[in-house]
Amino acid sequence: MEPAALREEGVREVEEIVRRQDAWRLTRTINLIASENALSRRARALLGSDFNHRYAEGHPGARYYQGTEHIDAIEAKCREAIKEIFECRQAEIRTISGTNANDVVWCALAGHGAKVVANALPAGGHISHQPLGGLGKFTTDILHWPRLEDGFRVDVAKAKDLIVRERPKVVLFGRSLILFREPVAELAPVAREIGASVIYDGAHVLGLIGGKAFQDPLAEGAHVLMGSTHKTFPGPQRGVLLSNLDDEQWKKIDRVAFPGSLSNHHLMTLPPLLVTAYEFLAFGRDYARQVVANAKHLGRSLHQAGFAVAAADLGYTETHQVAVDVSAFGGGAPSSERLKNNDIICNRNQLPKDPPKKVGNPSGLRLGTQEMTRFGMKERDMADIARFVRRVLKEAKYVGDDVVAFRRRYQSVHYSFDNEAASPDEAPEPETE
Ligand code: DSN
Repeated sequence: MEPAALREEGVREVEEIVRRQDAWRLTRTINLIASENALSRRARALLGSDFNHRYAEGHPGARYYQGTEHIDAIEAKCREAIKEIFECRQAEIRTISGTNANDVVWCALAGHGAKVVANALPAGGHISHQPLGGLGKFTTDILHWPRLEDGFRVDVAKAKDLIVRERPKVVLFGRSLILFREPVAELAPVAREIGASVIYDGAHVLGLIGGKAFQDPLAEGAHVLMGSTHKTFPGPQRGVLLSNLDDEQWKKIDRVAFPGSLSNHHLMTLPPLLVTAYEFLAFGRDYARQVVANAKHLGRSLHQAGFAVAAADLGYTETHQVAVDVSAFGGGAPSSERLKNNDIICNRNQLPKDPPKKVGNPSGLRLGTQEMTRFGMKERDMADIARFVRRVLKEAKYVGDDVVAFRRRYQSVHYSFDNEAASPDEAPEPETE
């Protein structure tokens, strides 16, 4: 075979792998990974646009390149739509991921050697809040919030003492395993009193915050709320920073974002973000309410099926997540693998009782309901999912075919305008300019 033909075969292989991924993860699986979601068809259709090829550094109307008129229009509208959803004064929408947004905050508001209070890994803290993650590039002086006995919630009385005693520069809320609200309203006044910045990493719960189904960190006293746009907020993979700081105070964040941390900002994902923001303005509250209702029902159904669901005495969850202790089934690693072999996708996760270094095979599974909610599932479907999990983990049955048949009923993205337009195959010829 000629070398060029060999390479073309490689291209066909790439296309086939992507086709298999779409067919499997998008249409056949029960996806319970708590940090993922699915774009609507209309948002996804815009991902392959010419914006993928272009640069647009700076702000709309103040770029360093010519030819940016169309992205300027999209970016300006997107910023306004995001501000409308979160009812805030400032929005930095150029960051390309949640961790990128976090880095901007570490640099702008913490700085080198700052003392920070954050959540520990076994309490659900994100890797970027740890000495070995992004924050560790700036400081290793990271204290952990004291916890209540359940391990998931901050002990407010002890936390107040900690802030007064240690006088941190930054207090940081938010986690990757987040079942309950963070005590922002209780602790922000204490932190502000000593001049600390109050930061909330809402990567996971951004869609619940925007949908008014969870706490509102900015209204409760946080200076900055960061988030990923692709977890409970069901958009493309990007990051945002939101705030009510005045324009003068916000300048620091703006300058660290660009040129401090970004050059271009992956323009092809902005039109899908704007479409998702419009979907969210229309349907976000119903969606967020259903996500939380589904998570509570999934927790209850798993508990009734005999699983050691975390925080059962606290109502399991106030978010999209449910945590299950699967030590009895060999731990999180083999349990998540067995579920995956049955087309139920989730991830292993540390639980508060785990030692910090137990990451390979921690005790828990973390399950999220946001993506399946977006595909139209309701409480009764959560009971079916709990039954599938029981048959796999407790009865060692193969249920993959049943899972695929079940999932076949949920193929379109709800809480979107997908039904309002022709499918791409039927779309009219593009207009010429
Ligand atoms: N690692 C992601 C999560 O699953 O929580 C967040 O970055």
